[in-house]
Amino acid sequence: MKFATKAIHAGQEPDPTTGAVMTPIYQTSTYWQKQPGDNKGYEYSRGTNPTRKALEDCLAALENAKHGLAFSSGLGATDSVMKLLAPGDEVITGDDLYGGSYRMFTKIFANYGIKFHFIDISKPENIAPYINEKTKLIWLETPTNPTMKIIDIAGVARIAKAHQILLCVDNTFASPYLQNPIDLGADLVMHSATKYLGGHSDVVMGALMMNDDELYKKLWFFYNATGATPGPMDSFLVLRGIKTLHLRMKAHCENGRQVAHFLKSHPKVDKIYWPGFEDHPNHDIAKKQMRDFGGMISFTIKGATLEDTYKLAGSFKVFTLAESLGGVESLINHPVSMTHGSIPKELREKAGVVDSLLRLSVGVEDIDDLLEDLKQALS
Ligand code: P1T
Repeated sequence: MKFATKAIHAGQEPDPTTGAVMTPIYQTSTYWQKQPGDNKGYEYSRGTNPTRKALEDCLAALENAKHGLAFSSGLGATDSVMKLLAPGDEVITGDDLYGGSYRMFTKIFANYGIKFHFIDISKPENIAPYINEKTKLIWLETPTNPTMKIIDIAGVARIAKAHQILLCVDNTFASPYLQNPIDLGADLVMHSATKYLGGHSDVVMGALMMNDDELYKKLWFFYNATGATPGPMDSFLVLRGIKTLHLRMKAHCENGRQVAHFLKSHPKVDKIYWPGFEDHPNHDIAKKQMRDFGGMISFTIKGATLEDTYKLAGSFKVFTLAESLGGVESLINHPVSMTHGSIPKELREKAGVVDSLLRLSVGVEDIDDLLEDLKQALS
């Protein structure tokens, strides 16, 4: 099946009891058992729920994976991956990643004896010096949040395989419409489904997709044993959101392209981060592993102080100043004070996350209104 068909149908059949075409919201915490253990495959909704199962099968299909698991947030999904590790294990990850992931790694799992190396993995040759017998996981985002570095997934997967290291790719910024990490050799794909998958900024959710049966069993065990699983209403919302993922992504990419080119030629804009530009340092990899370049764009303002940047961020009329991304509405975010506030200044500035950096999640409104808004805010 092609992507658009999977987005609309995968995991979903007319409901066997009523024929309902849309997957019902099975708003139940528990299930009848004729005798203990004699049930229809559902016992308790922390572990299994039919609405969630339909979503998980759809998510797996979108990532060309055998298994999918939905979590109550992106960080809930990340937390379960980290629980695959044991004290003494080491993780290699990027120097530019979502602030909440960094916070979890350094403030929680580092206390359990896990060592994290934050390096520039956009150059895969940087990885080898950090590999030793304790290295168990490579965790990467691509495009990275917020400076849109592109990591060569196939290149990193080759290194990971050669050393039997698990590779997990946070595919939130690309969405499965633009990129499928498992096809490129990753073992696990993670999503903040809060973003493009949900698509309407009305639900918080995470997901993991994988092929390996053992890995699936372990992660299902964690999710049932620790309980970061989403309820049926949220599962329904994401399942519904996914039905238009391909349509929304096309519009995000087209609007993103126009906004990126507008900003590039604007005299007040200094650096601009969008993988679609030929002079983006990883453009060739982006062209190879992504189907288009997405609607996420970051940029800095020439000579702007923190105060100037705050003022600018607050002067938009269509773009809403808010955390998150990937919804139909356009958002503007100031990473230093919002999404990446937990990353130490020295580390974030090295990765380009400076005071004057702003991040746009370009929505699917009329492009004329988006460009007009940028023009007036930057005037
Ligand atoms: O918010 P949650 O669903 O828990 O997902 C966390 C997460 C994981 N990975 C990436 C790449 C993310 O961007 C996020 C969440 N990010 C934001 C809220 C943000 O505005 O960047």
